[in-house]
Amino acid sequence: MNQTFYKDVIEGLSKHQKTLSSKYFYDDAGDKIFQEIMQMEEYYLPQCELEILNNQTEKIVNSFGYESFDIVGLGAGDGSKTKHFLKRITDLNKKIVYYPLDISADVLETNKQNITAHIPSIQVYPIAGDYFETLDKLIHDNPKIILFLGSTIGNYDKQSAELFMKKIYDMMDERDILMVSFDLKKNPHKVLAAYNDEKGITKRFNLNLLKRINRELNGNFDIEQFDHYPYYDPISGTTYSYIFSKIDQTVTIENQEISFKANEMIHTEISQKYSLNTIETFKNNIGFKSVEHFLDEGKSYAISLFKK
Ligand code: AVI
Repeated sequence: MNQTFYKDVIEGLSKHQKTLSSKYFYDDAGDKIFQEIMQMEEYYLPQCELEILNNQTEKIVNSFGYESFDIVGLGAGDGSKTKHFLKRITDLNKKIVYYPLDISADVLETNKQNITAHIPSIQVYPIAGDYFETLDKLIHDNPKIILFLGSTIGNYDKQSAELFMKKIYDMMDERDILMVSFDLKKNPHKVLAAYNDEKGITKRFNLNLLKRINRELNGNFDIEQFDHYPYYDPISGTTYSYIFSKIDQTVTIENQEISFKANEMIHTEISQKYSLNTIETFKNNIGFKSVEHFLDEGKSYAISLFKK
């Protein structure tokens, strides 16, 4: 049994406000459901990101200002989201070496195959492990472009997002550039729909967390007795996802009993939406020299380049 997962689950469910970390969404089943989310009509985020990367590659690369550079992909996954961008960069005759970083060595193997099938001439050096330990070990002659895409920063609260970026800042030399994607504040109905789709795919994604506890931690959650509840606060720009218990019930996880009252909430995830102003505040607080934003046509999403 994964003891860290067990400890986190028991601790989280023993709090006054019950909580489970969204980092545990992504087991094999969760990864598959997330792929379905990425294809959903309501989930606009991947299309916006792709639109910017595809239509503005030249502008972005000109802003880098280098002929030859290394691209470091944090949480690179299977590479399907970055391969077109990398191809366009090589088509502009830039010399790049790609370092995909991810926790999972398996996914990095797929990443390398995906990228080299698409761009045979590229050098790819996957590195599995913790981002910061890996970033610290990378010694470069070339400037680094550090990518943190997929709006993953949105799953941190604002304070943790700034701390995360500050840690990266501390590891950058003055030639390096940090490139982060942020989902922007927009029509609140549109945001909420992205996390509350008609077909219930996001509900399945959220409830998979309980199924995972059943599978891996010997739990006995009756999934039918729980439901998914997201809500969006357009003032703070935060989407909150919850699971709630439909009835009074007691669940056993390994040897621990956890009781739920009817309608008791378990907080599972935040997905933060940003204003350009807040992104500028990050730049100032952290100490970056400049930030430049690349937006989609609908001004729904930003890819921001931070220079030291
Ligand atoms: C991975 N992350 C950016 C997604 C998001 O939009 O917060 C995860 C997700 N949760 C529900 N739908 C998608």
